[in-house]
Amino acid sequence: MQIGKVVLALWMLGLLATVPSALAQQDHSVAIVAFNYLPGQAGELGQVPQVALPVMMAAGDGVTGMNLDLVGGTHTITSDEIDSLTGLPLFDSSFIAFMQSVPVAGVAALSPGMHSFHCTLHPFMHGVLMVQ
Ligand SMILES: [Cu+2]
Repeated sequence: MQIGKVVLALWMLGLLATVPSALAQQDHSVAIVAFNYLPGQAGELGQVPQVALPVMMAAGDGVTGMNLDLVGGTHTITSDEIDSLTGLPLFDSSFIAFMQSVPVAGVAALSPGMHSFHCTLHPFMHGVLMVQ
């Protein structure tokens, strides 16, 4: 299948995270390693790009945080934006302990655009969800 080959080729180049996906309802993963958020795709542990890139996703997609941080301990994926009605972050993983995978609640409801996030335990940690 031609599209499969193209996707595979992009993946091998480590560029997949920079290409907007045409597929809806995907689950994206964000590995956390050494206080960094590393976007990838679910089931592709160990193949995530080794640079922090925006998580490119479609509206309705999910995000799962995977804590692989032997050094940093527990982390969160927490929206910088606060819901004006609830006073809570737009999305939040809550605590992700070392070697845990946690779906980030609220992500599927995000509107298109850039949505930045941080770790509540380490405010210097930053990442971005780019919703198409
Ligand atoms: Cu953290």
